Amino acid sequence: MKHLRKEFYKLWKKRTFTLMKEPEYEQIIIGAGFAGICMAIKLKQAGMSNFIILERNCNLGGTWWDNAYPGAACDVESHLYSYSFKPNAVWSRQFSPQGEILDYLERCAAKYEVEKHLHLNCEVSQTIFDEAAAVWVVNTTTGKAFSARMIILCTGGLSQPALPDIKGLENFKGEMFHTARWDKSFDLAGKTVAVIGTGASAIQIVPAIAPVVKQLYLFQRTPPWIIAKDDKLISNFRKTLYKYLPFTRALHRWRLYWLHELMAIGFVVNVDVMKLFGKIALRYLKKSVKDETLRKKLTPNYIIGCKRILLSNDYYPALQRDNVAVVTESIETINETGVLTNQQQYPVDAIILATGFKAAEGVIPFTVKGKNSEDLNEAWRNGAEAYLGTSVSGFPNLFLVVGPNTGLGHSSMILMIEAQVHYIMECIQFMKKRNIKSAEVTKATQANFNTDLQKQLAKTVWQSGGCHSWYQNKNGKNVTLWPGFTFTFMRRTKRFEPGKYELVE
Ligand code: N01
Repeated sequence: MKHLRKEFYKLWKKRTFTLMKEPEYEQIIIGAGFAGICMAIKLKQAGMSNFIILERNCNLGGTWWDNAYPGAACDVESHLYSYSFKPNAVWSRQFSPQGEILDYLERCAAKYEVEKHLHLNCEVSQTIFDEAAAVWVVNTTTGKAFSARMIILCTGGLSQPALPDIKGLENFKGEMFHTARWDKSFDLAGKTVAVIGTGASAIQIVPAIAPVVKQLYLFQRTPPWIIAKDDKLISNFRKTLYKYLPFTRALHRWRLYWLHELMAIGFVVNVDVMKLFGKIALRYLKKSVKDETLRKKLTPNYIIGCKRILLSNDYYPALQRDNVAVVTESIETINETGVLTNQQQYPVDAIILATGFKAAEGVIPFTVKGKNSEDLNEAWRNGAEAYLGTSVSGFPNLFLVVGPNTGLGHSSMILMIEAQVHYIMECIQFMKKRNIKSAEVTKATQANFNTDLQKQLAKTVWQSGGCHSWYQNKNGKNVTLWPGFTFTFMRRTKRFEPGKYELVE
């Protein structure tokens, strides 16, 4: 008996067991990026404050905290890439840099007093649903455990760095880091550097570091499509106008919104429209790169839009510097001193892995066990699926923001985040009003939704454009993007539909 009491006391101290009937919190939000902070603000605005946010980093910000590499900036205009309910009249540029976006998010969190709900340096290791109690228990690597009626996963689609499947990575004796884990203590000045990858991260980093390094080798496997970026400082006059006559800022946002929505026509309605963008990009390449050999290397052989279209004014000029070389030979291995291709060895002091993120496989970076101990990542082994990217059958009271097929190729993710948060709030309000303990989307609803979704996706440039991208999993299934306009998604997430859920009182 004494022994049992001791064991119980030990467990109680750790609180990793799942016997509790009433949870400590109503909601646990996991992740404090744009999605998590938006969720927290909306809960507070609705007068609900019995929630916490668990964040693995030592600061909020999510992707805008992680991606602090030189040159980091948003590729969607800031007046659209910001919360609709918290406009910022004083964005410095059309496309603001990382620091300014992080600062904006911190100000939003402070304004709505979200910080006091934040548990920083608190990485989730597993979450388990106790079906009898309809409670989620969340364990963390700090040893602390929490419980809540509902968990909301705001862990983001682009939060887990993908290391390249190149042999010998571990043998390199120099400095090596991923773009989302930038080592600020390492001084690149005067060094010979390899950058592997030519996606959205690389095209910002290369122009930023090329002037300081001695030599830069850019290892390109597939050339990206690039269009000039209409980026400029926003004048003080415009900032004043936006501040004192808010409808002018709203009008500007409205204009940006509809310009981006128009682009969706090419991505998801009629792929032929993309030819126009292709012509614009080719003309820009021709104007920017005079050397024919280099131009040939930089010319993509798939339809524009199939991979993310990149915006840059300084990438092509950077590639033409004397100390920059674009290497298209295939990488055989990485060894102690550098990169060995099928043609030669490139000795380097540092290797920057601009190789993207695990966006389509094993997306949730911890164990999630739902009803009957079903594992979420296991359930998603053939491709992640949810209903409206938000609810998953078998996982009651679990919601996702930026879940499967909610990404965009044409506009601001904040629009999708707000729509999903709105939907979750509708559900929470409904459950509260009807005294409902758990809500789980039905299998049939989820299956029908995904059958339709994949039919739509088959018509898009992402599936028919002749490329493989991070939008797809290893089987080529697109599990990341929404194949439509954002207003369609907003319409579908406007009301919680109880008929599509199994509800337990
Ligand atoms: O990653 P990516 P990213 N050997 O996956 C190459 C957002 N974002 O971090 O195309 C050699 O696009 C790979 O080659 P390939 C944005 O949504 C936004 O740049 O597969 N190369 C590719 O070139 C973006 O789309 C912003 O043939 C290898 C590169 O690595 C997303 O994040 C800024 C390789 C990966 O490109 C991801 O962008 C930054 C290998 N073994 C990011 N493995 C802005 O808002 C991979 N590659 C501006």
